[in-house]
Amino acid sequence: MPILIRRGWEIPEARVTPEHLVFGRRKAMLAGAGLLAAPAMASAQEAAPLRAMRNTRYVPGRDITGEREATTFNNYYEFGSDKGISRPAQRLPQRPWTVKVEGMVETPREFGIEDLLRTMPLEERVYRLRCVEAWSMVVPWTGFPISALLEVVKPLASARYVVFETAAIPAVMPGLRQSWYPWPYIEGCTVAEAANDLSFLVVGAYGKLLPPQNGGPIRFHQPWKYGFKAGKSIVRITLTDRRPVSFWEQIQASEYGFWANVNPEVAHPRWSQASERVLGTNARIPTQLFNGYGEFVAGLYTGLQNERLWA
Ligand SMILES: Nc1nc2c(c(=O)[nH]1)N[C@H]1C(S)=C(S)[C@@H](COP(=O)(O)O)O[C@H]1N2
Ligand SMILES: [Mo]
Repeated sequence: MPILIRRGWEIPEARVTPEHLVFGRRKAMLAGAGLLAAPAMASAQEAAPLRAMRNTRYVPGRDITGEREATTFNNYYEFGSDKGISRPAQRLPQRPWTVKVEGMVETPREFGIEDLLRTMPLEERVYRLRCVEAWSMVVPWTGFPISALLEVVKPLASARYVVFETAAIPAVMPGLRQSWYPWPYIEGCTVAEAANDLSFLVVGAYGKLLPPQNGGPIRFHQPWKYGFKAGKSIVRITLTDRRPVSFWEQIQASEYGFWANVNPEVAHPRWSQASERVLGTNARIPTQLFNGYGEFVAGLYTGLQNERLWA
């Protein structure tokens, strides 16, 4: 997202792993995890298959974005502040990977990613994603509602917020050297928002394991909110009674708030949110209130008129 900050990171040549090693390592990792399909992978972009039944309740109403566009045009500031981070992001180790779920819960637990893949009710959902920068895409994600995970750990009645902490691994993330950013990337929502069926923990895309540049092995997505709410590569989920101050909110609270629900009528301080550019096309289309998911989520916000609900 274009904010005040100059770019200026560059991976020193010596730290870039030669391509064939990256590919080899990734293949070995997946094979070790028992997830590699029989044919050898042609490139790091080709992750192992992960199939699940499509949930037909949520229809995107638009064409699915090409896999190539969705997996090579990314916001992932830990790897750099431009969109072309898909290659360096292949260095993010995907196994072993654990997600701690803790704080105000009856049974805090650490989940291995394989456990989640095996035990959670995986399904495919084709969701729209609207970035606050006014571009959008439509992606077939594979994942499970976060409510299924919360059922296992049982939030206490006193818990009001869910906080997502994402990976911060200096050895592979050159963006972390931009020390003026408040790493790690934190995001959050209310327990009521998390309980909504749309709130989805994503472990795959396009019928394959989620690639690291899109937040593999596990990221969040609430499709009625701006994309920056969707923390990538999650390592910790904390239930708390304190509203978190998210990464972007710490940087520029006037532009990136806690709620960040999509609303075409509320402009970003520096640009209009009335329309969006459809990734992979030249089309510009009108943006919809709650990104078109109002029928499922508008009820969450009755009685909250005093909150800054939009970006
Ligand atoms: N950890 C982390 N998560 C992140 C970001 C980031 O920079 N770091 N960018 C966010 C933004 S601004 C958007 S629009 C989406 C982009 O997801 P995509 O690359 O899969 O399209 O990821 C979000 N999650
Ligand atoms: Mo974004």
